[in-house]
Amino acid sequence: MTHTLEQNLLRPYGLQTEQRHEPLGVGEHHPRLSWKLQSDRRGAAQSAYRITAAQRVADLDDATRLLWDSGRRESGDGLLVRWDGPVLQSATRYHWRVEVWDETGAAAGQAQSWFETGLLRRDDWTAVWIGRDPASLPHVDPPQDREPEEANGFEAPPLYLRREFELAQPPVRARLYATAHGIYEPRLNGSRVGDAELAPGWTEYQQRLQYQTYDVTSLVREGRNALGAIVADGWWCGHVGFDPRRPAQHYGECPGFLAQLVIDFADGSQRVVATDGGWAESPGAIRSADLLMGQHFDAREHVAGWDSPGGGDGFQPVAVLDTEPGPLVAEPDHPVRVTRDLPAMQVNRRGAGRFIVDFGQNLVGRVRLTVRDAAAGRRIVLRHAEILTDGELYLDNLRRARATDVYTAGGEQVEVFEPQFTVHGFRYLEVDNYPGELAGTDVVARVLHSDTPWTGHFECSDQMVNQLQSNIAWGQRGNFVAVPTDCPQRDERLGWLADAQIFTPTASRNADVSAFFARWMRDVVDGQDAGGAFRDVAPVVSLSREAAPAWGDGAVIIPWHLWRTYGDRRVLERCFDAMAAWVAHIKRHNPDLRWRHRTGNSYGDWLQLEVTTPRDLLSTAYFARSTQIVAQAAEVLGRHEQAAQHQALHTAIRAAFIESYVGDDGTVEGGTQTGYLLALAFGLLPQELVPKAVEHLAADIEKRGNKLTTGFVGVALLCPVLADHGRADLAYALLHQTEFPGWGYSIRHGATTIWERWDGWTDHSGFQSATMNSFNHYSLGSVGDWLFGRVAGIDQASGSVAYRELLLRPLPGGKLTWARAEQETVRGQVACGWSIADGRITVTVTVPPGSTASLEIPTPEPGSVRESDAVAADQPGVLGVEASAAGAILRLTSGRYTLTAVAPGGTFTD
Ligand code: RAM
Repeated sequence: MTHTLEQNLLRPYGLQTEQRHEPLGVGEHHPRLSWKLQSDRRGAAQSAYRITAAQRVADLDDATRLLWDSGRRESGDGLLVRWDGPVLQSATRYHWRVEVWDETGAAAGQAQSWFETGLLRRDDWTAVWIGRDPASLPHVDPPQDREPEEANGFEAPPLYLRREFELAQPPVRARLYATAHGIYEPRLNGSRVGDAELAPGWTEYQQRLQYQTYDVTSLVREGRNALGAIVADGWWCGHVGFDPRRPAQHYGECPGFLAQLVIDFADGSQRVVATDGGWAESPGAIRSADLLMGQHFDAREHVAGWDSPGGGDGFQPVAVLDTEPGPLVAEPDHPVRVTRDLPAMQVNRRGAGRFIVDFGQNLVGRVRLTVRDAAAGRRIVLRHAEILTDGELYLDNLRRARATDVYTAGGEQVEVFEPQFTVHGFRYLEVDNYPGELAGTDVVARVLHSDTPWTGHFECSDQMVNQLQSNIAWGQRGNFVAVPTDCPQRDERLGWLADAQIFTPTASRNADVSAFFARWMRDVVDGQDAGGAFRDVAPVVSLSREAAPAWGDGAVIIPWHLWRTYGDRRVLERCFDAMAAWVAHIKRHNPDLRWRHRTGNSYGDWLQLEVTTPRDLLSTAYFARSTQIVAQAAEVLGRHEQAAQHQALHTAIRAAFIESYVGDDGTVEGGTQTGYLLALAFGLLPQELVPKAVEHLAADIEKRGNKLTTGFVGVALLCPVLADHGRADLAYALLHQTEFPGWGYSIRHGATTIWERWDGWTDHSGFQSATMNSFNHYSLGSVGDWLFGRVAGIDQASGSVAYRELLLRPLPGGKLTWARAEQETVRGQVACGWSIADGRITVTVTVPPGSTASLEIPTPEPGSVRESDAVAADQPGVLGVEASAAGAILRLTSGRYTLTAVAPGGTFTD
């Protein structure tokens, strides 16, 4: 292998501030700086770094003008280094550079980046809330049989807001800081500002309302300008969740807007245009908009130029709302964005002017429709569904969500409709009353979700498994919309804690969800009551009871996972007291350490099949797990006393678990797969009973013909536990199962996303009850972590943080002849893949600089491991090769390796 000097050099890349690339509007006073490393040289590692920062790029080269110089710091990591420079100013851009030294102590590469602060201090805000006076609103009882756009019983269309201002000179810099009660689209001089969707997102609004920061320098100009916004109900006062009451109960009655445009000029002067009584409002062409119900645009009402200078006919003075600016915080994670468009795969005519469009993929977003030659006033109705029955939309599972958009044509030759204040879960679209023939090119599905950077890729030789990975990824896209939700099509879309904790390990393979979950954890913690109980969902709506076992525990499990995956210590610090209070709450009400009281809605192993896992067994297992994590987290944070207390509590809960639920023969009460999985995965069995319990578990699966019975809670543990206890054969049998129930069954029936229920639709009984039947749900997709972690083989050692010590364990098996995964971790690229051909296994791995790896190559002949025909042990970067029961274990430093060995026998079952 020959490499250029450049490739061999250790180089930082992928610089981030607060877990985002070059963020505008950072709200932290001590933001954390991160970088990844790359090099083609084996054994490359960082031994030290230096960060310098300045307000101008040029000043980074001038030592006398530096704002901050960390000096050379001996460290192998580039993970979340805290800003220790001077106190940060508001609305200021800071450039920073990192230089690194390699493992020999030689100066290596450098890279630079920037971040910009938001409005860091309360008195930076001069804007006041504006909107519509709630007293002026007509109050109507929710009607039963109205047209969709009137059906929310609150006939106030979205607010159109505007204000003009004059600038005597061109700006050198302009920033818009804005937020809403509701969801908003900012407008400036006739253009949309930014690309965020559904801003400001959904948080526990009474505690924290996020503002967004936009760079609008290129939109503001010398002379007259017009700033505007459209504000719709969104989560603030629209329909949220399954609560049938009119939404005002959740947050507020009316939408409102708060914004501040800050313009800097070359002469150093500044102009601020903020929301105040000088603004004007009017209803506009959007007659109604609701996240669940849909949006109606009446093009006849559209006033061209309303958001440009000189526009604004019919606008009235706005109401200044008597509202405190509220708990404003800078948006800390990636906004929702449209990330891709899907063309129509098929358009079927179903009658005069009526068409059904198939996009070929169950997705979340909206449609853009082009309409030609429609007479003014023609109402074109768009309805959305996940499934077709007899060629028509299956709408029953949407419950109260109407998911209906209406376009009333304005009479132009060509008109384009795209609703921006609603979101639907669908694969199929019905277009009714369309003029003429609907061409496939005139309709496109726009996919939107929280734009967490995609970091993972998994692929293998079996198309069904690849489809499974695709379904998991689409489930993640569709359900990560401002918060992690469950059912994007029906009237629910809540941030359920158990779903999230079960899926976080998979989610963090596919994407960088560090900022997304750290932000949502604040909502989770905000939802905790004084007694320490969380709620089942965050933000808290619709569900007031204390959280159930495995649901509330999400608040303990997720921060721990974020620490392990991303090295985010701050999220642990911020959540720790809440985590400990949750455990204390359970203990207080269950002094005998079996969690039987205060179990809220106690969902058990939700949506399990045919069996019932005893609820107190499941609860007590989770009590043990949460307590163990609190002990570990306390240790990480240096709270040794709390660590010891929780360790002792964990030991006692474990003993109680064994006494109450474990038989001397290794049986676990109830005898369900999930019961065994919890006991095995959470380490709750006496060591000598582990093999017996594995036998009981395996026997249950086998007696059912290699079928599972697990629900949300058990499913994530199924394949990992089997594989880790010598039954990879069974794990693969379940993975490949195409009979009911299993992942393959839904795929055989055309699923393009993960279903909420194994029996969402079956040959034998058709649709499950429409009262709860989502076809786009990520919980049962939690097997994705295992695809990356074992099938391809990317994992980390148990004590490792942020992939410092990799555990690479490819697991050939089932029908597979090859599999591979790549992951962009916080340290850099990690990859692991294997293939078997001609009696040899080939394993390719990438270990990022600074990491080491223990690579297990499954081979019956550990001595047969070679790299390019040379004995592996003699190769650079290979620290050692040992024989083990699993085959050969190689200790590797960073680098890319391709190794071969004699293949394990008996792999092929097909
Ligand atoms: C349903 C959904 C959700 C789950 C709750 C208990 O509403 O399936 O994901 O967490 O039930």
